[in-house]
Amino acid sequence: MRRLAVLLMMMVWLSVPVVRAQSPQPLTRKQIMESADKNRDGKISRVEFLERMRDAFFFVDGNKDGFLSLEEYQRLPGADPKRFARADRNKDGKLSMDEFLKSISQDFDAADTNDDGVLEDEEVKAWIAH
Ligand SMILES: [Ca+2]
Ligand SMILES: [Ca+2]
Ligand SMILES: [Ca+2]
Repeated sequence: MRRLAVLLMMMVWLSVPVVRAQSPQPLTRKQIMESADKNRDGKISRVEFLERMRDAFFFVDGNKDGFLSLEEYQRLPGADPKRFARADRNKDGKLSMDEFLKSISQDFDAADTNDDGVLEDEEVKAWIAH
């Protein structure tokens, strides 16, 4: 249940250059919301979420071949080899953008408990609390 919190930390990590240089700090819910919520409506939409994750993909794809190797994947804070294996659907040992975003999308769905396609403050809070 901590998976989404890790993903949200990842989003903040990518959006705040200062944080990238330091060891990861515990983030407040407010910081997470402010980082991901680009249009400032107080919610994180699926589009905002996946756009952030697409940035993350390009950022860690060091050799720019359009795939994440396990080594590249592990540059993401909180990356878990088991997660990588689950996301790698065709078992070729690397993640395509499609595999990556599908896996991320499932996390979004799990966090969106009222199924309205956006993460509200309360839903983010519930996930981080786990
Ligand atoms: Ca790569
Ligand atoms: Ca694959
Ligand atoms: Ca929701």
